Amino acid sequence: MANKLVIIDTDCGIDDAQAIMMALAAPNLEVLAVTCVFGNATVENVCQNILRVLSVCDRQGIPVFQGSAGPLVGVNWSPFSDHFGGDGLGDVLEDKDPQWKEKIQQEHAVNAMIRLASKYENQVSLVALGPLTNLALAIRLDPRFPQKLGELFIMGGNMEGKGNVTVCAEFNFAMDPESAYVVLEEFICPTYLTTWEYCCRNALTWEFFEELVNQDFPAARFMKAVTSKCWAYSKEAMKNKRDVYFGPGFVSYDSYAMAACVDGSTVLESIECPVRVELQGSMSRGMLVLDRTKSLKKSHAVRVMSKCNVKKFGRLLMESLKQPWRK
Ligand SMILES: [Ca+2]
Repeated sequence: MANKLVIIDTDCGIDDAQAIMMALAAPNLEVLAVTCVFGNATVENVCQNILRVLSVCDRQGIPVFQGSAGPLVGVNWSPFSDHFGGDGLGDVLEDKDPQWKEKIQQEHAVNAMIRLASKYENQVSLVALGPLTNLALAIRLDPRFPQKLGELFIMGGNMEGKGNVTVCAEFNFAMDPESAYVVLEEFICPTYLTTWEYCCRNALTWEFFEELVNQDFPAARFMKAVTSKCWAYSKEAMKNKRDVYFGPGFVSYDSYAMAACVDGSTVLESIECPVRVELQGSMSRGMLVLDRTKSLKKSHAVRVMSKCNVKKFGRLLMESLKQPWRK
């Protein structure tokens, strides 16, 4: 199978780690770079988390770039949620690498994205798993950046106005609404959106989760450790949160966007329509709006995923934790 060249832009929390492992396990993907952004943790923590994930999978050769430390606008933003712990990986890992900075590339993440998209014009799939700050900066530095991309997958936003960080907004978009706005107004490349509700409506069972993390591989043991004390992976803690809308289930958010990149057939149905991000509103700032009646008169439409082949998705997840491979 022809190799798909991929750049992963991430705010490496636990589900990013899972999604990245899926990319590393996919035989048809070649990960050119991992670019880091603030979000689930500080960008410094995100860099360290990525190095750790690559090391668990024995894939340290993939270059890691440090990117934006905060959103485009706003000083009073809440730096990160406690969703995946203060360090983004469940606050259970102790042996920090004092030399981590030396393992991060000197080039800024945004410059690296532009350089790679220019070098491999129209061949790169960009998978964005965190706030979209690096992407928004990339188009300001190089207005042709979106044209140079092959395709763009985004985990972020919502399609039913249900929020997970505010009443109406999803975390990645709420962390930097202006960047999400810029990307969805100006990125004219083929764009696929994995919304919060899409993930929640296509949840796997908690039994599946047990089977997933109890596999006898280093990657599975890592995932078991980082989820062990995390409320987002606790059946009990979710009862008053996500379950209120969607019922119980295990949801690995970012993995749905990565699965769509790895194998388009994991997406059974999607809605093709223009979208816009709400920037105002006391409750709706950061909310994604779907314009299904074309009222906004926009020329560019995106694909908003609506139905997942959960069986196929589950198989990709299961395979992704069977790492590293002995060659
Ligand atoms: Ca993420």
